Order: sequence, then C-alpha cells, then structure tokens
Amino acid sequence: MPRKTEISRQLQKRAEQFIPGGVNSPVRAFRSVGGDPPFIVRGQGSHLWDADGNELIDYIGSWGPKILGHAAPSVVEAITEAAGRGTSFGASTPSEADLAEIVVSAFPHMQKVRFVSSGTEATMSAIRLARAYTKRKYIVKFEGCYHGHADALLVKAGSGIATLGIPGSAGVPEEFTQFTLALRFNDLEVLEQAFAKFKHQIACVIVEPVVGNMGCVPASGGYLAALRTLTQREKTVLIFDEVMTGFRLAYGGAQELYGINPDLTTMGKIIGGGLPVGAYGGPSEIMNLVAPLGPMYQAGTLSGNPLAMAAGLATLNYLREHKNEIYPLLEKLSTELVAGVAAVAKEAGVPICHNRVGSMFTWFFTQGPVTDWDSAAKSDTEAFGRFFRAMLDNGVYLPPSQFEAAFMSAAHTEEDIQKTIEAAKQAFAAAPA
Ligand code: HOZ
Repeated sequence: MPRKTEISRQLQKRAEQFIPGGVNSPVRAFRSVGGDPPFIVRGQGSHLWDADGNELIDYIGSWGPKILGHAAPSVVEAITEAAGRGTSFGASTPSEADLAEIVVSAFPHMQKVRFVSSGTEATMSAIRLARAYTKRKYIVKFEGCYHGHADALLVKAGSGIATLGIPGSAGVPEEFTQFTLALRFNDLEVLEQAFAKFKHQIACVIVEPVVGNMGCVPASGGYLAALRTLTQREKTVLIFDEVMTGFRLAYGGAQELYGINPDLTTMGKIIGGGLPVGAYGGPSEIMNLVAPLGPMYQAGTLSGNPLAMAAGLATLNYLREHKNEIYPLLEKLSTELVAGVAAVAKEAGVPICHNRVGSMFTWFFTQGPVTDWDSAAKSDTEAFGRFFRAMLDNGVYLPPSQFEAAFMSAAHTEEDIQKTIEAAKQAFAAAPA
C-alpha cells in the first residue's frame, strides 16, 4: 500500500521556494528514483518517522554516521551536556585532544590528526598536504570514487555526480582539474602506466579502500596491497579516504580489516557521531607541515566544535568498549539481510547481484559482478527506482540512488531484517524487473 505523503509533499514544495531543489544535498531530492522524499521528524534506533507519520526501517543511517542508531542515549547525553556549556568558542577546548587521542590510537600509521567540519574539507586538505610534502602537482583518483565536492576532485566522481548521470560539475574550469588523473578502480595496469607517464610528478593516490560512492564496491584481492607497494616505490603519498569506512568496517577501519597502512587517512561521519566533523591524519613527519607548525595552510571557525567533539567522543568510546560485540553483530545482520534479499530476488527471477563488506552493501540491478564504475553503470537504474519506491511504500528506507551504499547499524534487530526481506519479496512481486 502506498505510504501517506501529503505532508512531506507540502514541505518539499515549501522548501523548493527557498532552497535549490528543496534540498541541501542533491541525492535527497529523489530525482533518480522518483517519488516523494519523506521529511524526517524523528529517529530512534534503527527507525525513522516522517512528517506523515510513516515509520521506516532506516538503512541510510545519515549516510554512515549512525552506526549506533538514531538518538543513542550516550551520544544525546554528551551533546546536551556540552551544549549547556556553550556551543562554540573559536578557541581550543579540552575535548579536541581527547578525540584526537582516541582517533590516533585506532590507526597505527597516525601520530597526529587535524579536525575539520566535513569529509570534503578533510580530503581537500589531505591532498593539499600531500602536494606540500612531495612538492608534486598531479593527483590520482579512481572513477566512481567520491571524495567530496572540491573542484579538483569532481572528475568522474561517484555519489551525486553518478546519480545525476553527469560527468562533473559546471563552474570547475578545466585548468583546475588538469592535474587530476581519474583512473579505473581495481586496475593496476592503468596505475603503472600513469606512474610511467608522469614520473616523479604524482603527489598522491587517493582511494576509498572499499568504495561506497558508486554503490558498495570492494577492492579486489591484493589491489590495496599493490597500491601500497607501488606508491612506496614512487614516493607518492597514499591517502585512504575512510570517511565512510573508518570505525565502520572495523574499529580501525578498512586499513585494519586489510592490514595496510596508508600515509594519510581522511575521516568523517562516525567520528562526529552524527554532527559535522571531518579529519585528516598521518605521521608527524607529514602532519607537521600543517600550519601553524608548517607552511600548509588550513583553518576553520567551527573546526573542533565542542558539540561535535562530544558526539564523536561518546560514539568512539562506546564503539571501543563494545567492539567485540558490535562488529560481529553488524557482520551477522548484514550477511543475513543481503543474502535474504538476494534469495527473494532470485525466486522472483529478478537479475541482481550484491556487494557487501561488513555493514556496507548494495544490491545492483545488473547481473554483475560489479568491480568498477563501468560495471556499476550497467545497472538498470529504472528497475532500481521501482524497487526503491516499493520498499519505501513497505516501510524500508534505502539510499535513493543505485550508486550509494546502504548501511546497517548496531540498533537494527532480527525483526528489522525479517521485515525488510519480506518487504523486498513484496517489492519484487509488485515491481518485477
Ligand atoms: N552523496 C552523499 C553521500 N555519499 C549524500 C549526502 C546527503 O545527502 O546527506
């Protein structure tokens, strides 16, 4: 049965009067999937409630941060307590070093970390730092990877760029991307060719070690280790963009899961516990180039904001204390859900494939396998849109794009999983491929 949408529709119309597309981030407008975006009024655990009173099982989790679920008591308490003491001072507060210490201790390669306000700022700054450190100009990114919306990174980017089916963004002069090399993900040969062609000119390779922004696409066996070997050989800085994967795939992120130490790591999402935080960190030898110690400039009025630090600390402390239960639980629930939906798709004769690493996953509406942007782009986005809308009508809120990963939280329950599989069964019956 279609959900009620009247109030959300009115709210969308109102928002469109004052905000481009009615949204503050493009994918939220549902342009690629159709239907009415629900306006969320409350979240608790794994569930959301919208303005029309619909209750939804949430697999977006604010696009990653809500690993403990919505309104986790320890996080709410920490934010409330911090707010009572003042929300921003533009001066250092003790909680910044507290959060820095816990972040640094999670990543063996890291000695220092700098907090910013978003993942975009983190990656933009890490690249500036890599260029300052190597005194080189070129950067390598991979097709379908998304590292925020800085000019030089909007080249064959995933996420909203892929969702909208556009090559990049207007307003970025080609001179600004002339030093960006966008290569095929999971392909070592093209990387070797780039290193040969731009000998001693590549400052860094930036990669999502498990891509979340063309849907979930893992690095194939040995790829990350080879990236490490090649970048070391070429004296190029290897940046793991762990904005999505940090503290999610394992407490120490993808680098812990795969046992590989990058030179720099960018983070966001979970480290802010749902408040706006980004960070970049690495060894002192590189991080000491950041102002005021060194010549690489980067700053921000709300950087290290006390509310965001409090939310991040509460989240990471909880994860650290409960990691032996949380990560196995996320693995179990995610395995069950992904396989359950794949099974009902098979029964219904709908050709989908799936990728999953820990609590990040995507059902691609293509036979697959999906290993890079070209194979992800073969997905039938119309069929995905029908599935997405049917799931929403059945009370399940998936990312509104074929090219965004879904996320499980530790607040999801066995009942949520069974309801979601049942919803998928009905969705495939109602909207066959
Ligand atoms: N494209 C973002 C995630 N990869 C979506 C952010 C949002 O809409 O909140």
